[in-house]
Amino acid sequence: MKRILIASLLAMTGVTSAYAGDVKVKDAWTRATAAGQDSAMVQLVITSKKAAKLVGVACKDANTSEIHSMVMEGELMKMRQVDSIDLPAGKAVDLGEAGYHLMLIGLKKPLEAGKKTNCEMVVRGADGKDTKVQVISKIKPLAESAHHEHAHHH
Ligand SMILES: [Cu+2]
Repeated sequence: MKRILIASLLAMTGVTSAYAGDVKVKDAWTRATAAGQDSAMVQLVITSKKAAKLVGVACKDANTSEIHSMVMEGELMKMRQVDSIDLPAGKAVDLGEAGYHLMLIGLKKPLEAGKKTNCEMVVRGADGKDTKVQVISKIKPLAESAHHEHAHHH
């Protein structure tokens, strides 16, 4: 009985790390949280050798992690959860420039400048296979990143 349960759990997740080398992540960063802040955004650049989609994220320091888009509606910056982000073959996708970020919601502890925070993304290939991709984000001081953020909205 136990054996069957384990087998079906593996089948359900359908995750393989066989193609992990095909997906590269760089420049992952977030910023230190201010007192009382319980969410944070992660930015990164992701390149997939083959056409794929970013379909999920789970971050160690957050209760919930989502993929968000960020758009200006008039004067307001609005964030929405999206199901996936397209990753064209061989193209470096800068989430920030493309108007996306990873959202950490319900932080388990404050994010401290100089430390790192870990997430795991799920990238789905055109063949429907999922690959887990580790993301280690630098935590930048608050002041440094304020400037960055504005650059994304013009
Ligand atoms: Cu968000």
